[in-house]
Amino acid sequence: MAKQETESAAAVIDAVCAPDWTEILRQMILVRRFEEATEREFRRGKIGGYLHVYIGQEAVASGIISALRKGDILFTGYRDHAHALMLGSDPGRVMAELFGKSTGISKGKGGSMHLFDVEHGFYGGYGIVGGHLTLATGAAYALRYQGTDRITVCYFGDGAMNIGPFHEAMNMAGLWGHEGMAPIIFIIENNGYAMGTSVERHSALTDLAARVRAYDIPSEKVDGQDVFAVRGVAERVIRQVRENGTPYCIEAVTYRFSGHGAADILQPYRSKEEVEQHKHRDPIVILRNRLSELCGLKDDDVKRMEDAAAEEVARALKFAEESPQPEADELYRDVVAE
Ligand SMILES: Cc1ncc(C[n+]2csc(CCOP(=O)(O)OP(=O)(O)O)c2C)c(N)n1
Ligand SMILES: [Mg+2]
Repeated sequence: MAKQETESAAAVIDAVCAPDWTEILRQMILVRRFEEATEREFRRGKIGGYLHVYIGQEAVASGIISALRKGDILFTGYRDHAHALMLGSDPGRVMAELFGKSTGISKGKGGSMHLFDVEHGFYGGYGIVGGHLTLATGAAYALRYQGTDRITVCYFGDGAMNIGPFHEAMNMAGLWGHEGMAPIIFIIENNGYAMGTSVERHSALTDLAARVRAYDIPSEKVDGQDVFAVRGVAERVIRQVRENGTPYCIEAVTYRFSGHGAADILQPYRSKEEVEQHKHRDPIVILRNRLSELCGLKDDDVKRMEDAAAEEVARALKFAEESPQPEADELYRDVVAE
């Protein structure tokens, strides 16, 4: 092979291996093991209320979040554990929140759907489907109004696109974008279902990325199982939104491997075969294989990450278990703004 060709192949590999992919893999493994533990703890009665896990969708969070800067802020719905952990929230405090303990990230009063950690740029965690879209759009405006170049990222599901606030938020973001006052990236986590209703049954137009263009917001689709693809789009789009203050929408096509929530046991709306087929495109396996092929990742390296994740989850569980319940008078604190 000509020397030039060898050098350009090496350059491609360097470019592919340049971001800290092992750190991204480590995080994705931690989040997966953390959420598997939460499913077990829910069944043991340790976690009350609702529990929606992100298993299968991890690349959609990590591909974007790993490309953000400190100071950027993020909003999402109730399927929020991965986003909090990847932004840097302490696993022990997140687990304590799910256990309803006073050491929890929302003092044990929010639970799984209402994680909140402003220090790490995490502005929640919302149980009202689509309700946070208007908050995120206003926050993006505020960041520009204050003269910063910080941006907002707003995640939501395919189902959230059928609710009124979605249209209100898109219209305002489109309008404010004309003046460079809407530095926001909307991420549609299109996992194919809103609870038990498939996209084909809930959306008149199934090309979800196309819908936002009606509000003058440019958009594109990405393979949400491939963190390389998500990260690639993220880097370009983040740069553009930060620079211009204009909104952008990314539809990440993904799939949830677990039920809608912990109570969705029978899943009559989809077949076991369909789920098994999608598991062949596990985002963690895709990333691991790519790193072994191109960047020299060894089985031993993965084993070390798995062991470290198991230890971290065990520590988080112990912390949650041993933490105290909130005091009774906490019931009325942080409820109404003073
Ligand atoms: C305003 C409102 N309506 C209905 C619900 C009940 N609900 C909870 S989750 C959900 C489906 C949302 O699906 P999607 O946006 O695709 O998110 P996913 O669960 O797939 O991540 C619905 C209808 C709710 N929480 N809020
Ligand atoms: Mg969905």
